[in-house]
Amino acid sequence: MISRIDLRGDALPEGGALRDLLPRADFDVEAALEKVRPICEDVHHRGDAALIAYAKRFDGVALGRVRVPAEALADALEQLDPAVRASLEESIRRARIVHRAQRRTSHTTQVVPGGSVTEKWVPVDRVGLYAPGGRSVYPSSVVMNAVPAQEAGVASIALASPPQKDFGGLPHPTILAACALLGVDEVYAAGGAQAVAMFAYGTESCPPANMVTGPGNIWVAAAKRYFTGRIGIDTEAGPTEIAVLADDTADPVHIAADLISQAEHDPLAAAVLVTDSVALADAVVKELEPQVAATKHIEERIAPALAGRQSAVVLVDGLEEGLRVVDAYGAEHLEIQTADAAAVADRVRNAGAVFVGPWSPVSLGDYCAGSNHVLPTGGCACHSSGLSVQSFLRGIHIVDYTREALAEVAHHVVTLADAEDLPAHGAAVKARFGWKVPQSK
Ligand code: HSO
Ligand code: ZN
Repeated sequence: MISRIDLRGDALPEGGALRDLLPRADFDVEAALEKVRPICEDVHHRGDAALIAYAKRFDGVALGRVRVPAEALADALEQLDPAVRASLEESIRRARIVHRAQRRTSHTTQVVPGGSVTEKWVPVDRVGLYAPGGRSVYPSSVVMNAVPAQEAGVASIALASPPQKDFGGLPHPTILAACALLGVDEVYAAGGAQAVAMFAYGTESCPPANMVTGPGNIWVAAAKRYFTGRIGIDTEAGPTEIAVLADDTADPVHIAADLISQAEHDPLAAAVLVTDSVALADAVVKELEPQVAATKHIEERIAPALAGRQSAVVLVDGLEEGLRVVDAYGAEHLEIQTADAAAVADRVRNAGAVFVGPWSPVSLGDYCAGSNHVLPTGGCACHSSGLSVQSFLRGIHIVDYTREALAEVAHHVVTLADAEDLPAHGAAVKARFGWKVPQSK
């Protein structure tokens, strides 16, 4: 069911060629962009009326108003299963511990006597969070988006989630309850690209936001791409992926369970095992069968995800090669299931998050490790990080020089300005010293 890629024997190809041996599923955001553009522009021009029309067309809901009333949030929290509430509270508590520790303090560097640069960290003013509906109703993702924004000090946080036919046109009650637990009280019943456009442009009922974050389907990813450069976004979320680097000390039962756990998200999800042990590879493949058969979302997600070209068992000559393979792949989630796992994990350069040893499964990180589960997919871990407090902050440089400190460096500014054929740049300095370049000491 899962394909096997044998990289033993020959030397591994370098970088890009190595990555090409482990293809991702087809997730054509560019094609989706064509469909998304008119939707976004419609929201721009018609505002709430467009959102109401799309709720009818895409969600089958006759929406009275887009903003979710406060009572609906309170009701959802009241009706939330107490066990789910306790688990969400623990998830929030742990996420807060980790994200609070990510807060940045402003810092002044004295470059020269009389000349300083302060880096001042300022939160984004207003953020729109997106929580998917439909197949993926993930209150945990509300936690993972809201907590870093809150800990960063974002003053205005709103959330959008698709209206649900089965719940009177409101977003899913568990999403609403999670919002209530987190103190996010500005919630909109809007989904897909139109929700991103609502935040980007603003409508009658929703003021525009500076930034939109949160997972979503291909339409949400395409809308984020459409607005890139105009508002801030987190990375475009593609299908979930797990890679496991394992040796013969690993437990095949755990590895099979972990591969299946992420295959459960999406038929396009990727599950990749990289190992130098043929015995382990065989044992994992054997173990997958009964475990898949025993789980819930077999036909629609797990079986196609494991059978897809994006999933594989990859055989390598040793852990050194294994590390090269997982680094080239740049997985969203990477488990290290080897002897001395911490030392191996320490050598990983490209991964959204790394899970060390037998007691740190990805699903722990999905819910209750304290780490964030909004992570770069599709190889973006090679250049980007997951969502964090930093994602919601801007570091503003504040430059403060005295006359003497400027005089001391003025001739360098003038020389560089002349070298770039920008004499007016130099003149802006000379103007302060009687149009002359001050003599440096
Ligand atoms: N593994 C997903 C997040 C998630 N898992 C939500 C369960 N619920 C992407 O990191
Ligand atoms: Zn997950």
